[in-house]
Amino acid sequence: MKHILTMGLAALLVQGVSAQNPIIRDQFSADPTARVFNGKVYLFPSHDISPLSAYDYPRKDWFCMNDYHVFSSENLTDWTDHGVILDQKNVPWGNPTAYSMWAPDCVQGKDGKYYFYYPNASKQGRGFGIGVAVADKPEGPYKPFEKPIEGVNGIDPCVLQASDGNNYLFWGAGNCAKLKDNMVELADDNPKDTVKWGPREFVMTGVNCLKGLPSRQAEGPFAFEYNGNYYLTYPYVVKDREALGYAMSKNPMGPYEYKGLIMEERDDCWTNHHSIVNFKGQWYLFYHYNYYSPNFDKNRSACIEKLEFNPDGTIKPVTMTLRGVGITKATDKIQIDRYSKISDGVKVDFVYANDPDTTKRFEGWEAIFSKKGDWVEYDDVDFGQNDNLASFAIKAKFNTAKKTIVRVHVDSQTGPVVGEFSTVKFPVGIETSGSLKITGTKTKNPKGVHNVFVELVEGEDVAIDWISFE
Ligand code: FUB
Repeated sequence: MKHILTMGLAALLVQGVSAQNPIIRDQFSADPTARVFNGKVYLFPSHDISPLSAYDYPRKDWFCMNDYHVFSSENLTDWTDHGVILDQKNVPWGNPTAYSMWAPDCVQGKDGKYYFYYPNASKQGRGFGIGVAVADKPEGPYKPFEKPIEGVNGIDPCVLQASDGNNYLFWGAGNCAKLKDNMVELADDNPKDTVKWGPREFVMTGVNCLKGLPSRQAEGPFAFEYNGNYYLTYPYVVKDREALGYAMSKNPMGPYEYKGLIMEERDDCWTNHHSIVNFKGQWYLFYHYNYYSPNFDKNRSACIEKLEFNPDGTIKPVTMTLRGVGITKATDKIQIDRYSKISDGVKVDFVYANDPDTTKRFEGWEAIFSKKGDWVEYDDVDFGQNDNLASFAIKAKFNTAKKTIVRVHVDSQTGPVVGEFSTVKFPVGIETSGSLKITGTKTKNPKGVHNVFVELVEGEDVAIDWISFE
């Protein structure tokens, strides 16, 4: 195979986005595959857009995805968008109006180049193929190969780079075949397997590693190796929607033994799609949920949680949170609506909850404290090592004209007070600041990383967008 296009698709735009879940906050970002290259995490999600925004796409209630961005982060908190790396119009073999740029992956080959794997509908209109684009750097620019990988039909590629020196391509409902070292062709010594697709049976190159395991409507396989075990993790429908299950083996191509669920089905969002990565000694689960699109679950957003193993190598179940992972600087906007814990009276809603323009949801949420005593806990705030924090800022809407006191403690609900906003008379919907209060030694700020507790001490119906220390 050879490259036929040299594309300058890597966008010049480099843009910072925020922390917590969801991690990408200015666009949808589904099917998040995370990889560590050169000490940074690179995120290769697919890019949901609203089907209503694509004038030439007839399926107004379906996945609509026309390009891919890549993001990177050094701390899982600050993400840089490197822009579009591939557009459906630039895939030589793809249908340029299919809007089917589904879940991708990217790995580094033995030649040091980065190979980006992506599903797409073919020009012939006969299902999905899996294409490859290559780059010298993870952020691109990527050059797509002329043809999809021969012998592979389906979606959701994932490449396992095994310690036996081989690269194994997984795709679809748990199919797996060894790749040649050129990363774009299946190896000649792959086994053949018989696969059922509805009533049809056909012979495929490779094996179906989920044959015989719980795997109803399985897709999105993600395989990795840890401590002498191979893990095949995958979304499948247990009851009504996709949960994340997994199986283990001593061999990349199996047989795999089913071990249980990593994440249960959620209340909304029919799909889940994930990846698992070790970054600086900690394992993380990347997955998606439709936080910005509660009424249409095909507009999804990438999220992260920590992932832990049991001593026998099995994986501990993961619960999704709004807080996610990563440390938030005290001087950043601390979005307490992405809480670690809340009391019963606190509700979270979009800042522009009643605006008919749904793109305003990317402005985020606020935490609405309904009554005195309501509180929110937000974990892992870094106050630094200096004593130079002098004031406390809060962006809030006050929906009644009552005297209001908002107090911020560190470490526990009764721990040292580090900020207080207090007012008797105020306009509704202000953005304002109070003074920093330190208990104990008045001259010192808290140092290092602390959990923060925000409490409504006086007042009612206060919607807090964020707090910050300056
Ligand atoms: O994003 C489109 C499809 O939905 C993916 O390819 C599947 O894994 C599911 O997340």
